Amino acid sequence: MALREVLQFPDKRLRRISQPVVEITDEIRELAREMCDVMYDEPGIGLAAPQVGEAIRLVVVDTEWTKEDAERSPLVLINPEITEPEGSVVWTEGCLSVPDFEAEVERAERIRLRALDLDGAPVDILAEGLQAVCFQHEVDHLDGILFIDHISRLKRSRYVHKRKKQLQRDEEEALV
Ligand code: K1U
Ligand code: ZN
Repeated sequence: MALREVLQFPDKRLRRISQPVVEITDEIRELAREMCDVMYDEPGIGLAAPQVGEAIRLVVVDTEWTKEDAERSPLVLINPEITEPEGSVVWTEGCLSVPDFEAEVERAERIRLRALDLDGAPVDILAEGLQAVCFQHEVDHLDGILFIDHISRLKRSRYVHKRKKQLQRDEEEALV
């Protein structure tokens, strides 16, 4: 089956507040599978359901798989919640929905993430480093927040300008 498309900035669907998952159905399990396929194909280390057009509180994360000899071992996190933020760290982030851009973002260095897995069992992770950063980035997506919302207004407006020009060029080329 064809892979789901990742929505790209400035698609308005990336700005919706996602709804909690009320029941873990086969449809949710299938969506999680498809999101993992997209994450590994892009490639990425995380993906949130709104990035594939589904406004529900579901994310997948695998921050280890790109390391040498690492196995694929995705975390599927339903209704994730972040608490107990501690410290701060500056990380250079990218986003599969924000093409051709990376920027430094300040995040909590350590967090606690609680969620449900696909069997409905509680997940409770004390995260730090890249995993903590990635959890914060993905949970932001569920609230319609993109990493560019965390950078300076100047850097963001430069990116928005560049992106708009690129989209205009793409449109013009499509007409030729
Ligand atoms: O949510 C997303 O758009 C996925 C995003 C997650 C993320 C990256 C960096 C910091 C925080 C969160 C990505 O995966 S961007 C691609 C990426 O980081 C990567 C891709 C291949 C190898 C290693 C990293
Ligand atoms: Zn992202």
